[in-house]
Amino acid sequence: SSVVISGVGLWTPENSISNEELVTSYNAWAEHFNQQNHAAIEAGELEAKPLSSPEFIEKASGIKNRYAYSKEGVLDIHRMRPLLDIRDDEQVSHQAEMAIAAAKKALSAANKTAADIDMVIVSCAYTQRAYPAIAIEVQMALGINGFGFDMLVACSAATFGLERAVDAVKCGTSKGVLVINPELTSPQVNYTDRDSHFIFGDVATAVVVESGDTCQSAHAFDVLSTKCVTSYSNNIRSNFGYTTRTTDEDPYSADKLFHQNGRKVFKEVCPMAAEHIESHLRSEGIEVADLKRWWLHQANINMNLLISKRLLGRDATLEEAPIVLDEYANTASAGSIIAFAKYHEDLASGDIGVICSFGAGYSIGSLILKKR
Ligand code: CO8
Repeated sequence: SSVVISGVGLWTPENSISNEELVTSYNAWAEHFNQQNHAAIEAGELEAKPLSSPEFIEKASGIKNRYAYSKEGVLDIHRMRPLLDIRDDEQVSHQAEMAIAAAKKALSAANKTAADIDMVIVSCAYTQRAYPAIAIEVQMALGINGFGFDMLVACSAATFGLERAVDAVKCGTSKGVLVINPELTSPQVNYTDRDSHFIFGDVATAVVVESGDTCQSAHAFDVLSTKCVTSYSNNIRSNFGYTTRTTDEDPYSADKLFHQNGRKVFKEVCPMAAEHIESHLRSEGIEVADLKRWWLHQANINMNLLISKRLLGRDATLEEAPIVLDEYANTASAGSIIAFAKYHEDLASGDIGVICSFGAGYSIGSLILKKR
């Protein structure tokens, strides 16, 4: 029997930050820095911090806005990082809270309850602790029997997690799986780095995977095939980790946060993603022209246009390859799932679409879906 995606949930934080708000605060920080370090800059010992602009951000990335789990602190030029409340061990953790909210929406979209699920995968770019797994905390909060675990695959965490879920249902070890992506990216954003301060937003997505035999959803998709690939690259990197304290380094230094060689990533990942999608479709005997929808990773609008153009020979329309990064920015692994959540109900039975992620690792993951 087939394996289906029967429900998807999207949880969006209440707070948002526009390009204008973000740039105003970054520029005030940069000017303050330059004033404070005036003498060293004049003496050529230190480089002045350059200014950012909303026009550059929108043109270079397509991003106009991002959501923030905690806005407080990000815009404070004497802080430049989110301010989260401290929670004791008995309280629900921040990332579990986001995950639970998205999971409840996915369960309801799939017409399912906790009793229908026996495996919980929390898959994202970072987890706020190593153990107990966020997935096990979510499992307990939702009252799910079975097991849960966390996995990290940066931007491809959602698609790689979905492949694990599809395999588990296919081989009969699980009857229903929740794959949840609580992307709390803001703690790892360097808001003092002009080149990357605008890129990321916070969000949580969740997907229910089950057998076609048990599916009770009006908007389910058969998973025709999945394909994951990785290829090592240092062009997107974060060096923060549990060994950081042993080296006595500054835990806040720029290399401990998200940093990238954006132009190289753009150049290397676009052809990789295009070839990946094409070969995945070909292996299933599907033509590019047969695709009704491309739920692509949301890192940069120009990347998505380039990838679809390579395959289609023209720009994809917004209906074919919807963009959500204008509103959500890059949300690591959740981007393609947000696009799927917002743009799947209009497809007709038999329509084919592809979810595809690409990013740090490098990692690329795709699922070919057919509307039931
Ligand atoms: N304001 C004004 N000017 C700017 C700004 C700014 N904010 N930033 C850069 N500039 C300037 C540059 O200094 C440069 O000036 P010059 O030409 O004089 O050197 C000029 O504008 C052009 O800069 P770039 O060449 O850097 O600009 P690009 O057009 O290449 O755009 C992008 C930069 C948007 C970063 C683009 O290269 C891009 O999107 N690349 C793809 C990156 C990508 O997809 N990365 C994926 C990262 S996400 C991921 O893998 C998941 C990681 C895990 C999650 C992490 C969560 C924190």
